[in-house]
Amino acid sequence: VRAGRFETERTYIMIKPDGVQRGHVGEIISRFEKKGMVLKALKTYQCPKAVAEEHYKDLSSKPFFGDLVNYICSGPVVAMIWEGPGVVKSARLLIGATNPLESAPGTIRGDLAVEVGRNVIHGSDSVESAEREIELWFGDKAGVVDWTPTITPWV
Ligand code: RTP
Repeated sequence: VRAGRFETERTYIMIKPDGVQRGHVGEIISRFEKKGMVLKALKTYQCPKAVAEEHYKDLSSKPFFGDLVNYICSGPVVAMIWEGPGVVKSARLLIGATNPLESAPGTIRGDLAVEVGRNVIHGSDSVESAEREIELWFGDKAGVVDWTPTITPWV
């Protein structure tokens, strides 16, 4: 059922420091645009340790937690909010499995990564996680624009 154009939701997407430094920002954004998702916010950001620890707090008991936090803080990330129908699940499908050796070719991780500890991109795993992460990374609302594309619906 379409509400206006369609039912919509938001997700938090982050290009991790390896994705930024390897020059994949443009390609990754392009894949989300081509799919039909709408960009609602974007910033480069040098993540403080406390934000990375809060973002990954569910993994705090894992042996790789310290390395993960250091990795996320090792250089700038590109933080984004994308909106669209079913965007949380759809973005996870575009991104591919957590371990790039298991991500299908055609997915971002399947095409661009080989190591689970350097897997290029993050995407929220549920609508609830997305809202929590958007509040964490864009809580000050800086750069967040509520807009609707002025395109004609296809049918
Ligand atoms: P993300 O949150 O980054 O989108 O990743 P995910 O949901 O696909 O995977 P999750 O299990 O939440 O893991 C978060 C991130 O931790 C790193 N990781 N390293 N064995 C390891 O060394 C290991 N396992 C996970 C990855 O960067 C993963 O994306």
